[in-house]
Amino acid sequence: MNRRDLVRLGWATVIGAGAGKLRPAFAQSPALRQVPTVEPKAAGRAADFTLRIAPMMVELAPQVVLSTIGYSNQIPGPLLRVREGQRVAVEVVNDTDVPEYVHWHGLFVPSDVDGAEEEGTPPVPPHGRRRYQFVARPAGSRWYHSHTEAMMDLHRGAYTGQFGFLMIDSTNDPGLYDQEVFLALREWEPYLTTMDQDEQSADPNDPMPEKPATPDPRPNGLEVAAPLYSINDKMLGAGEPLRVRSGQRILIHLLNASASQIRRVALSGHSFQVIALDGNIVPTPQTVGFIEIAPGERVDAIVEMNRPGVWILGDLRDVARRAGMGIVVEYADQKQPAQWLRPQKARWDYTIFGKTGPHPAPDQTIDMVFEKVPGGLHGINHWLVNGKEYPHEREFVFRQGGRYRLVFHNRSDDSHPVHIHRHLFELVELNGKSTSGIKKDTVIVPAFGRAAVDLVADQPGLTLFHCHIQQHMDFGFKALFRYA
Ligand SMILES: [Cu+2]
Repeated sequence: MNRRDLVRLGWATVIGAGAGKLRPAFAQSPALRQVPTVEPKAAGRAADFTLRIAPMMVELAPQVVLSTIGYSNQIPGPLLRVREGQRVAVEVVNDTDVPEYVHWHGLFVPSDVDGAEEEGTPPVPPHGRRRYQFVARPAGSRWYHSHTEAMMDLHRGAYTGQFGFLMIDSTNDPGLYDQEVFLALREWEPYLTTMDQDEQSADPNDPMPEKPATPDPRPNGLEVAAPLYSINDKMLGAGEPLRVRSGQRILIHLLNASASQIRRVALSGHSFQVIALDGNIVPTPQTVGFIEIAPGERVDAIVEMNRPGVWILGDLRDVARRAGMGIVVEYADQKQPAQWLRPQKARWDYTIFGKTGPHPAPDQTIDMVFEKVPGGLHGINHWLVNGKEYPHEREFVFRQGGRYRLVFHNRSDDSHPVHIHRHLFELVELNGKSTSGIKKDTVIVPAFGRAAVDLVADQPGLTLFHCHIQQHMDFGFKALFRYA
């Protein structure tokens, strides 16, 4: 399959899906060619980075050009790279008509800097600016993104191009790789449909401890789907290939910057040695044939380049690769068409990266039950945490220094990547399997599944918890933890 075929198939998928709302391709307007520079504020020290939130065009492929909102006219936004412990000042300029929030995902930062309206962070006002200042920690692959509520507006928040990598380098990185690449998975031109998004449905082999005895007879409501996919800003085959040499070790920083979709990706003929989940080194690195990654999650993996050729790194589903979800990996002096090889069937299981070992007894166990209220034919699904849509009334309270076990009961037929702000949690159990040592900020609770995590309450301040699927978060699936 050549580059042109891939692009054409991408279009065929779009037309087949009946989205029919793509804008025609056109030349970049002169205004977009020059990226205006922003001077730091006169008072105080200069900002380390400036991000300008503004409308922009993104060329996913020749003749596939979309308009979106991005950071500094780049998708992903500029790579922000800092040292652990560094004081960082990021000046954010908002050239749009609406308030925005920039969330520093996976960092230990105070509530007023975290970029969440629910925690009381002030917005970046429309046509205004705001400086975010924080100490960069903990080390690892972090990211930043819009945390604005979108509700029914599929051109706001996580549906836009407002996302970027934030790398916090550890002082003791052994650097056992020859090349480092940053790959963000994205979907574009979202629309609403009642068609089930099969990549999120239950694996029939899962134990499903939370499955009710009788299925919910109510018809499902609208969910967000999308006809176009990309890695960074390019559909499969449209951008420059990832160029490698035989014998190299490539460190891949994978980020799922999607607003809605869990993905499974593989690199044809190669395997991934997973070394970190959500930027945190795992106790037991393991070699796997594919990576499952949910919105909000990051996976760091090393690939040994030991099979010369031209290969596709892409989604396991043919339909997703045809719609753009992939990138060509090209060895030096290899020019043949890119090949796709499906990895051997296996399951993604966080617990293989953990270790065995006891956990200190928690001071308190907090059960959180997630349920769907199906919206029916023309409605949006709503989401309940312990029987209520957000907001709750002081139901979730931490005492500073306390050790908590959060037990997530997913009584819905979707998998949910649940995220906690400003803290990390340690996975202790997934569908009855125990594990230890896996530190995450986002964890997929499988459909009808159960997960338990431990957390030490050592970051005083309001703390937002939510499903990282934008529509679920906007329609009830969030909760606020307060410190007593
Ligand atoms: Cu969800």
